[in-house]
Amino acid sequence: MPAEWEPHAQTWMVWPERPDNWRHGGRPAQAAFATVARAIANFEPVVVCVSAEQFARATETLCTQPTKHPIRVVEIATDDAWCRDTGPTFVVDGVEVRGIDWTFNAWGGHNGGLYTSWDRDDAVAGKILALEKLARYRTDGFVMEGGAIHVDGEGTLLVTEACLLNPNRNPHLGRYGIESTLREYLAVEKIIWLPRGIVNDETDEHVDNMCCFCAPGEVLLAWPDDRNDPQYACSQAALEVLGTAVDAKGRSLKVHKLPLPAVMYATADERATLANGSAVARSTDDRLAGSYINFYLCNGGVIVPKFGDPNDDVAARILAERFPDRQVVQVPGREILLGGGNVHCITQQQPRR
Ligand code: KQY
Repeated sequence: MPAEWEPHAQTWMVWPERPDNWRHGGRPAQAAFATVARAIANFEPVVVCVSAEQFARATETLCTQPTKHPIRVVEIATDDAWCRDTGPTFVVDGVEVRGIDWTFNAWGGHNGGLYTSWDRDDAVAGKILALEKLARYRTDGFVMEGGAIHVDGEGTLLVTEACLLNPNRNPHLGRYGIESTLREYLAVEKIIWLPRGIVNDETDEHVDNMCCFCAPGEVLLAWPDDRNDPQYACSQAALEVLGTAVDAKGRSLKVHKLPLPAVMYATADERATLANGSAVARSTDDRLAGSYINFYLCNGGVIVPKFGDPNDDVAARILAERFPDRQVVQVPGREILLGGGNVHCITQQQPRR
């Protein structure tokens, strides 16, 4: 699996419409996703998977404003809109691009999953690979999501124990079984296990909201300003692991702290127009798992969520320092966060051959 900073052929996304996860029938989320798609399309082509019902609206919203690269809309049925997790994880062998089609169970299946059913979402990766005429590795019986893994492209993988060892993913496998499956599919040699991710992250604490590589041997780690916040112990525990870890090439890791936004909650108004459905019930007491680590690298760009927080610009400045050859573009992140993720969760890079 190449690192995200390697050249992309295009980015895949899914159009949000699920009314029990996205308020007002998904309209505000569609505007937010369209802003992300357009921001990326100024750096590389984008393909958006859309249901038959939403095809005309998505095309009208996505394809009428000029962008440097095209935004294409393709009809693929989905259950929700998290292409990081339902799209393929693309891998390369120097000649060919192929895709891993992880078994998807909506972040926990019948033991804490976020909606039923998830059959259409589980079929997304296979359909994308068929459209692209790329070979597919289906992991029947092995549950994984793209947001649960981050690689440096040089043999090292970052994951969290909270997610991968959760019995709602692969209870038949222990840490060793999970490691050997990931080694085989991703061709990694070294797996670094962080204990926790972001507090109340409904994916069971995906690593892509907590920590990522920014260069070989260097990581960015979500860091709270407040020592009394429960997140502090999670970030501190990750720092301790990263401080003693060695990557696949034998390098010690340089850790760059990326501040978190202040803790956010959904307002009653934001929850009021959610439809009743099979999606997990949401309340205003739920702490939102906002994090700037959920940024996305595209060809020449860094697309990072902003929340109207003083740390928005601090995070953007740190990212500009870490990626000096790329343009940092801030996009509104709150609406996507209300649905449970952010920019990285809704995008999937397809590497250039
Ligand atoms: O973090 C992700 N990769 C996806 C978030 C999914 C949230 C579902 N409501």
